[in-house]
Amino acid sequence: MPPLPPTPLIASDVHLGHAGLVELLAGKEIPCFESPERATVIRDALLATGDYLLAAPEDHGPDPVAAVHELELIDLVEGVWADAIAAGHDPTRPLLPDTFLLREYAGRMPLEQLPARRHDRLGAYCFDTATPIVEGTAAAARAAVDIGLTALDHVLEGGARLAYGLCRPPGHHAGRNLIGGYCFYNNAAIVAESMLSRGAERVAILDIDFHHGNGTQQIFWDRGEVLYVSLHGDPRGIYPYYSGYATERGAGDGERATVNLPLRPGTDGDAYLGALREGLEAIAAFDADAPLVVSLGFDTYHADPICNLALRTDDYARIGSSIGGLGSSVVALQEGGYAVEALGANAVAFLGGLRDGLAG
Ligand code: Q9C
Ligand code: ZN
Repeated sequence: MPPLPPTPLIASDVHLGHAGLVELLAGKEIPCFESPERATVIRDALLATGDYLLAAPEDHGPDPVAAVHELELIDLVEGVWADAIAAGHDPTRPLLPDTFLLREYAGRMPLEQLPARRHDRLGAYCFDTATPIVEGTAAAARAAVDIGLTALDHVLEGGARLAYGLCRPPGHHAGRNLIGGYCFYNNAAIVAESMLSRGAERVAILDIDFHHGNGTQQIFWDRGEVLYVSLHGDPRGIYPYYSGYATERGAGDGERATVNLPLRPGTDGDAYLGALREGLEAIAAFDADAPLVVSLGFDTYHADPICNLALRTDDYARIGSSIGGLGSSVVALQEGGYAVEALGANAVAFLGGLRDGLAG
């Protein structure tokens, strides 16, 4: 087979406005792992290979976001910063929720009202303290969605077998009505839903970020037309803690369309590839009629600051090449990965392996 033509790399600088943040980790304010440099180093490393063609995202409007997220959540993301500033919030400080609306808060009481000012109800739509909001957050989140949808266009209409969307902020922790885990809009879910609206009947999402994609799982939990397969750190000790167990398999029409493959601490490349094979078998059996969506995280890397697995840069080439071996075209969307010094090499290895797998 001839070598693949350059792979579209969809990126934008709008994400740079989503920065200057702190997150709360176990009661301590720490600089955000999820930094703008992450995207910059990945972009520069990919472009330096000569195998990628940089393209800007196109505006796909609000409808694809509204097909996945509830309007109140979109309204919150879009307007919470302005409400907070109008109420006197210090514009140099990020917004974090302080009062979470948990199921047990209500008990058997009806909760009929939410406060009018969006920052006062932020805790009704956010599940953690790791997801600070600043002035540029909403624009960055929308740009990340457009990056994903433009990557999809390159595959569906541009004839590419692989397109890579350098999404930032990431998306897979965002649920229908919930932000969290550095995520606001669920880029991968929006791309999958867009495939369905464009005529696909079965779409598969493979999530290889280190964390369980609770948001993606929640969105498609009872829907049989989207298969969600995730490899991730064992939730018994790893964020997001409350989901990602192998016993979670979907419900109703979506029964067996969720496949969770938790990994033990210290999992190395060989063991990872074994679990991946299981995930790829489920994807092959599902027989999607649309490109495979890959939620791509490099936080499985041995030196990642929030990871307990043991993957090396070479392993990403093997992982990419196994995924390419499926024979499906791929829309790969960036999720996590926080070992900034290794992100470029890991992205080059993974996407290079994927290109080889698709070509061979
Ligand atoms: N002790 C993504 O990778 N905090 N999100 C973890 C670890 C939040 C990860 C705390 C991690 C969110 C897209
Ligand atoms: Zn992650």
